[in-house]
Formats: sequence, structure tokens, C-alpha cells
Amino acid sequence: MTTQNAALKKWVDEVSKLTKPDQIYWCDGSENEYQRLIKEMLASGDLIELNQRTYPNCYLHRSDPSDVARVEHLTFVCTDNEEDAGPNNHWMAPADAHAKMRALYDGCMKGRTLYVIPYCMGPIDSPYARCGVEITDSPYVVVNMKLMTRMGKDALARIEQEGRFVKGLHSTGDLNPDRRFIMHFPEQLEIQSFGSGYGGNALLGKKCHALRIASWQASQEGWLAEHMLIVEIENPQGEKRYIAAAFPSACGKTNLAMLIPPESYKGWKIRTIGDDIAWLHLDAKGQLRAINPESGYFGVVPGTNPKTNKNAYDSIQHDTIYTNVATTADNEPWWEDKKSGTPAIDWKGRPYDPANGPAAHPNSRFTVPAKQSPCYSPLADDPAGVPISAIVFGGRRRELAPLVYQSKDWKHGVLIGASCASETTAAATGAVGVTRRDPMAMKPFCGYNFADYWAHWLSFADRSDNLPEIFHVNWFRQDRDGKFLWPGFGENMRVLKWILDRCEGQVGAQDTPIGYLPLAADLDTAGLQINNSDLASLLQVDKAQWIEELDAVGEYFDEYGDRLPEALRREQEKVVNNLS
Ligand code: GTP
Ligand code: SPV
Ligand code: MN
Repeated sequence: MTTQNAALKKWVDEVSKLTKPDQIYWCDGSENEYQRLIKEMLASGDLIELNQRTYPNCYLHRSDPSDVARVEHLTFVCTDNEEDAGPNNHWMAPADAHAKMRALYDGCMKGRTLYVIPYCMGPIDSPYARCGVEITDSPYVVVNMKLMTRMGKDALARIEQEGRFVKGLHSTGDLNPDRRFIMHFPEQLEIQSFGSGYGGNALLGKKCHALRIASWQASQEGWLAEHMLIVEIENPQGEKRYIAAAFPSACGKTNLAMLIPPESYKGWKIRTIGDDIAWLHLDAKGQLRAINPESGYFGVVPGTNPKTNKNAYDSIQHDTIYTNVATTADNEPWWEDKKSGTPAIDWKGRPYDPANGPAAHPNSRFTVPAKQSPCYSPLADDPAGVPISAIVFGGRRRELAPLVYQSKDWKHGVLIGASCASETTAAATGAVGVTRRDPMAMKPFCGYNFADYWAHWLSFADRSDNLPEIFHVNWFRQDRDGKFLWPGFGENMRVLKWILDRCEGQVGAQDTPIGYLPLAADLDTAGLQINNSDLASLLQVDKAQWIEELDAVGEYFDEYGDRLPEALRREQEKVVNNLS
């Protein structure tokens, strides 16, 4: 196979001259191709068969122990001007980055196959969808891209028709962490990744394309590419509403997108449109509409059980690729908080010994087609996307941030998003549990200067008077003993209900300087084991602490200098004034 697109043909030729693979293979995206690659990886040891009786078509991949998460310190945005990448990104001059990567790619595919993966992010017939081509020497990447994107023949046909695509070059290299780089060239719509076979570093359609490159494209073209789940909520009258929510990595997007309402919410149905990324466009009527550019879920495994996330748990009983989980004596996958079975072999392939730490890596992942989820919404395939009623920001904060609050208007909502902070998680290498600023949950993913990104967000206020309401949530408040104050998971439905009621003007609120909070009587806690003092903490705004917080936000904004939008500074000052 080859292509009629001259630019694509030329690029594949150039890359193969540089990387010197034994052979070139164009992926068609068929089921046959998938099964053949699985067989080859079983033979090579890249994949391990799991118990086929209890977990049919499930396989385990153990990545290199030095290669288990995104590497933010090795991720660069290479714009002509350093200021365009902003203080939020590591920057390298494009010429330097190209020279560095050329040297690494030189001959790197000797003895390997070069796979060409044409893919489409979003429904193949959607005007909002965008295409890319990933070249990789990793069959693990190919099978994951098959599950995560619309990959193969149809995507290639669209590329040939449109003539435009993002070029992503990936090689697993030798996995030496000193020779690992994830480079982005937004101005050229190019990605170059070397030295990692893991998730967001290697599946280039995901964070590299659908967030870093797409966020930059979106700013040029007037839309938004966000680290957001999209959830469909149907009430007992059959009315459907859609919420998009941005939480940092490993902070609850997949769980919220698949939530099962508590017993008391009879007749309410939750379905998933997306669990990680949303592309948002204003339609002709000024309604913000969202598509999920992905077609699969690359989800955190630990913590997934029939109580926390039954939909995800049921989805991953068959036809799933597991990465870095443990196994039981009868070769079933195992992870912390699975609530059944016991580990025999840990994620590194050693006999399990608690002295070595968790059996499954804390960032172990499942890859599963979206359609396999019991709560899949067919509207995930709708080329027009779904109308968004509310945007929700959030994070993991053991202190300060209340359970939920609403912004006063769009601009104040942009401040709330830009002020987000969250504790770091195992989704990226480095320390875990350190609170850092993570505006809009996009700190690792915004492909350009945050100051320009905030200006872009603010500009939506001038383009529509029908924008979604903006909220902030925090499921992760803890008491002094480290116990979560809020039960979370399915019970988050109670908060979603308040959010929807606010959107429809059906419920009042306490007006505080940081935003509108629920009146204690309006937050449904019936049947929850939650005492009044914990509830009060969840709905409390401590003025002194918030003044400190807003000052810290002000200092953070200072890093963006003159480029910071004046309107954002004014929003921050307004809240400080109201607090003092
Ligand atoms: P990425 O795929 O990295 O973007 O993560 P995500 O945002 O989709 O997070 P996910 O839903 O996978 O949850 C990450 C971890 O947080 C899991 O261990 C969950 O069990 C836990 N978690 C999710 N929702 C809640 C909640 O409401 N309360 C508590 N306490 N924990 C939660
Ligand atoms: C995240 O870290 O936000 C993820 C996993 O969704 S990865 O694809 O590795 O980026
Ligand atoms: Mn994510």
C-alpha cells in the first residue's frame, strides 16, 4: 500500500531514508491486521497472554521499568519565538530540536518495521475532526492507536481528500532515559518522539496531537482543545444534558464520565461521550458543541472495581490491552483495589513481594474501545458533537477548595480555570502529591503560551451570549487523618444534579467572593454517612486562606508578564477586593 498524497509519500520516504527500517508497512486498520500484530507480539514477548477463559482477548504489556509515565521534563514546544511557547512549556529552538532528533533517528529502525498509521481524531465525517499520520517502529503503538483512534483506510482517504495532516514521528529507540524527547513543532504541525514506548509519549494522536498541537491550531481557528471528559446526563423525563469537565491526570475524569447514579436517582441515566479530551466549537447559534476526538479509553487501572467504576470494570473483562498490571496465580490481571484475587507476579514480572511496593504500577493502564463500555453513548459518533450546558474545572486538593462552586460569569469562570491547582499524580514521572498550579488541567498539554490561551478563552465572551455556565469541583478534600470528606464516585451525581439545577435556574445559592456555593439544604446528602461538620467544611470559604490563595494566583500570573490579559488580572483583583 502507499498513498496518492505527494506530501505524505515524500515524508514517509524521507523518514525511511533516515531511520533505515527493514520494511515499511501501511496500516489499514482492519481486524485482521490487529489480530496478526497481536500474534506477532505474543511470539516476540512484547505481549503476554492473560487467562483467555476468564479474560478473552486480553493481553498484558510490561513496559520498561524506566518508561511508565509521561515525561514532562523531556517534553518541548519548539516555536520560532520562545515567548510563543510561554513559561508554561519547555522550549527549544526548532533548528536545535531538529538537529538533536535527526541524530537520534539516524538508523534507529534497523532490524525493525516502520509502520505508517493514518488516523482521524473525531468522527470520520465530522467537520470538527482532524487527521494525522504517525510513523512508529512499535507494534504496541499500532494496536493501541487502533483502539484509541479511527485508524487506517478511511482516515487515509480523508487525508488524501483534505491534503492536511499532523506529522508524528515516533521511535522507541533504546529506551535510555537520557535519550528520550517529546518534541512539538506547532507551527509546522509536527511531532517528534524518541525513546519511550509509553502512553502519552508514544500514542501521538492523544496528548501530542489532540491537545498540544490542537490547542495551538484551535487558538488560530477559534475553537478549544481541552483535557476534558464529556458526560451525557438523562433525567427521568428523558431530557439529555451534557457536561464537559477538566481535571488533571489521574484526578477522576474517566470515573466521572462513567458514573453510576446512587439508588435514590431512579430513572437518571449517565452515558459517556469522552473520558479525556474534548474539542469544543461554537456553532452558528453560539452554542458550544463538543466532540471526543478519541474512540477508546486509556484509563488508570488501580482503584477500578465494581463499587468505584463498574462500567469501566465491566468494559475491561475482554478485548483489553493491559499495561503494567500484576497477575494472579491463574494469570488474571490484578491491581490494587481490584477487590478480588491476589497478586502472584508484580508489574515488573517478579514474584510479588509487598516489600517491593505495589503489585501493579500506580500508573498502570487499560486500553479499550469506547464502544465496549456499557454506558457508551452513540452520540460519541455524531459528527455535530453534543451541546455543552456546563464546563467544570477541578483538581485534587486535600484543603481549601470546596466541593463545588459556580462562577459569576464567563470571565470569572476563566479566572477559576486559570487558578486551578492540583496535587501531582503517578501519570507523570516525578514527585507525587505536590500541589502545583495546573490551569484548566492543561499545564502539561497547552501547546502555546498560557497568557495567549487565557486571552483566547476570554474572547469567547464576545462571540456568544449563550455560553455554558462554569463550575469548580473538588472530590478530594481530606480530614486531619487523611480520610476523604466526600464519598465521591457515584455519589458525585448529587453534585452534577446541583450543577444542572443551577444551569436551569432551578435552585438558589450562597453568594461568596469566590463564587456561588450550594445552600446546605440544596445539596442532596440523603442516605450519605456524612456528618454536619464535614459537610460544613466541604461548603466553607475561609476568607484568610482564600486571600492567600488569590495572592499566590497573582504571583503566578506575574510570570506571564505583559502578555497576561488585562481582563484576567482585573478578575483576580476583583475577587481579592471582595475577600478583604
Ligand atoms: P487520566 O487518564 O490520567 O487523565 O486520569 P483521569 O482524570 O481519567 O482519572 P481516573 O478517573 O482514572 O481516576 C484516577 C484515580 O482517582 C483512580 O484511582 C480513581 O479511583 C480515583 N478517583 C476517581 N474519582 C474519584 C472520586 O470521586 N473520589 C475519590 N476519592 N477518588 C476518585
Ligand atoms: C494523562 O496522563 O492525562 C493520560 C495518560 O491520559 S497519557 O496518555 O499517558 O497521557
Ligand atoms: Mn488524561
